[in-house]
Amino acid sequence: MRQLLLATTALAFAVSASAPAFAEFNERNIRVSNGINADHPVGNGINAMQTCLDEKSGGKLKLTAFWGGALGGDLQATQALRSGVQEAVVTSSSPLVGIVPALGVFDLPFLFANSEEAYKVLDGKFGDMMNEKLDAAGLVNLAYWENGFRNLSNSVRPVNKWEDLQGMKVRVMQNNIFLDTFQNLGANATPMAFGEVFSALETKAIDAQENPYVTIDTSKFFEVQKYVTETNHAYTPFLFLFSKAIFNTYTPEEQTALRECAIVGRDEERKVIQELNKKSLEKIKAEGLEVNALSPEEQERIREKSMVVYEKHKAEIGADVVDGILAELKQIRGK
Ligand code: TK8
Repeated sequence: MRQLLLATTALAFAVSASAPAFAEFNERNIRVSNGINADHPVGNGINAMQTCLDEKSGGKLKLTAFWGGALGGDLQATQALRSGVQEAVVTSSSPLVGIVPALGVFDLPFLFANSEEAYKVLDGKFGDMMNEKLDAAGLVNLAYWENGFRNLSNSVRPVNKWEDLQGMKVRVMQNNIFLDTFQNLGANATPMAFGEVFSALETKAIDAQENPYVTIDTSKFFEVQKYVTETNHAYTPFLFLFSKAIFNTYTPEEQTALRECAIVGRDEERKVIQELNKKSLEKIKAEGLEVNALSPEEQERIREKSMVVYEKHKAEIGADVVDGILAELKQIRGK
């Protein structure tokens, strides 16, 4: 009898100690908008992030993803975060330079040589410094996800040297550094929101655009383009931004879970991108597009010609920011 009583008391204690379950967590519906489509690796990242959040919050923190710009483009969605009417967005940093000019550092042509060095810079002190600037603008960057190295596609002719860009109507992001980079190479560059690109290519309002292979694949640009040139002219990060106004109303446990799980999602997204990049390139070729890589000499010519863009935009980005990233890259490269 005594044994039974003890066991019952222990059980009752165990139940009361763990109840109410996940008390530090509230039911939250977190809307995450995306310009890209659900089959982009960001989709894998969001699924991994959700699994992590389910474990930490007992299913209370729920992400609802919106794709293909359904909640508005990068800039529009980011402004909705700043005014506290939307929770989250996965956006390129490039269209946000009007909000945080220092972000323009990532748009400088040929800045990163490979993804490993991009990860080191973004996931380290430099990335943290940029996060503070975003925070001051009402945006909590949970983690740097990957958009990736950008390549040029067009419907006019193969591009083997920068002179082939002469007069080509190239869509660029809403970003002056990209605009100048392409104008400096002789292209007729036009800033445009991502959501308008497919139809502008289809109607030939523009000839060309530049994005990573996975985007040319998942946003179906291959249907309206003929040539692809591997230029790797820029590596643009994705930011997983949260509305600071909304984040501040969350419990510390909820905030920690979101930060930790955004990193779990980031790692999955980067892994899937690396795999899909190769498959996307194969698919683009199989769809009949002509793909070429720039020769190392031509790559070097374009890089040298593009260096004026660094000088032109240094003051507006912040000389300390530009010098800071170049010094960090030098250290990473060991030379
Ligand atoms: C998606 C965009 C896109 C970007 C662009 O919303 O605009 O070209 O590379 O992927 O962020």
